[in-house]
Amino acid sequence: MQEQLNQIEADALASLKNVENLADLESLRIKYFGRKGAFTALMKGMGALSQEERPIVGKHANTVRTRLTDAFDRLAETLARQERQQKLALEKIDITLPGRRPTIGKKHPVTQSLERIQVIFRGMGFQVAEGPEIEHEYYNFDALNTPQDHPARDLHDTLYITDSQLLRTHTSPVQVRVMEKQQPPVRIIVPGKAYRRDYDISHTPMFHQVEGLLVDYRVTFSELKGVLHSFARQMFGEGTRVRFRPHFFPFTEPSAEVDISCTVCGGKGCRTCSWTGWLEILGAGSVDPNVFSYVNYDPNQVTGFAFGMGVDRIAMLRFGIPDLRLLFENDMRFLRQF
Ligand code: 2NL
Repeated sequence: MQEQLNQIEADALASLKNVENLADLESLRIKYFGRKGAFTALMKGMGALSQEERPIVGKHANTVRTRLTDAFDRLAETLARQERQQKLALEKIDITLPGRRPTIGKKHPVTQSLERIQVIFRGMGFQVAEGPEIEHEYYNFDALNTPQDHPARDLHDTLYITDSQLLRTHTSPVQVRVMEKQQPPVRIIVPGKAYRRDYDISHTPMFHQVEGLLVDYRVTFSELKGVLHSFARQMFGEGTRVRFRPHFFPFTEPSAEVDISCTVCGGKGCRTCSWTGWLEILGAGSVDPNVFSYVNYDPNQVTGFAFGMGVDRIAMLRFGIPDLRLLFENDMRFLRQF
């Protein structure tokens, strides 16, 4: 039995030399000291020894157990230290590496144009008003003097939600709502989204508009011209020329379409202005007295002017964008350019 003990000790110490990690070491510990281990099995045979032999073998066994346990523990400590160092080496961070630059977002070209337009009109004393995109046909058409049989009311042009509720086709209903609540003077611009059933290179079903309204006692068409002239020069440059062409809108009388000298060729004629030298950017006019009646203003006392412009079109001109639909496809390769 003493020899068997020596053999176990020699085998175990030899095996320890080949252990490379803590998991292997644990397997080895079980091989000798586990419930079915070699050392444990040998100890079970102690009962068969004689009275004289038992203390001697017992003492020897204890010595072997202590020596082996110490050897196991020392190796365990060494392996644990090695494994920790390997882990630290793997997790090492080079804090001298340059950081990753965060990408900075930019405002959408339509937002940039909307903000610029607002700054200009605020500078001329206009206040910004906003209102609902789902409207009653009363505010979108009736109160704006639009006849029952006007083509704009057609299902083919307007997006209806119910018989009488619709997606506003312009931001004018907001101006009607403001006039209902507030007595003159009124001096507002209304930026926002509007909707029409249209889709091609110059029309999208949702588009952005800014409308303006100024109502007071003794306001004339010449003030409209002055305000729009000032706007055009601030928006498109000092040299910009402006011209008014007679037109018709149900809500203004007289009405005009407003052109600016071409921002690309300066008026000589080019592809952008279809060789006319002019670009149409606005509709405008003196508020029709019927509109004042709808909001209980006295048409004999007050006068005013109103105008409307498509912001998406203005953004296209400012940035030289050829197709309106590009503005709403949200292709990052396109948007990053502005
Ligand atoms: C255009 C034309 C226009 C108006 C909008 C308006 C509003 C009220 C009363 C009278 Cl409450 N008029 N708005 C007037 C003339 C033209 O817009 O071409 N927009 C893109």
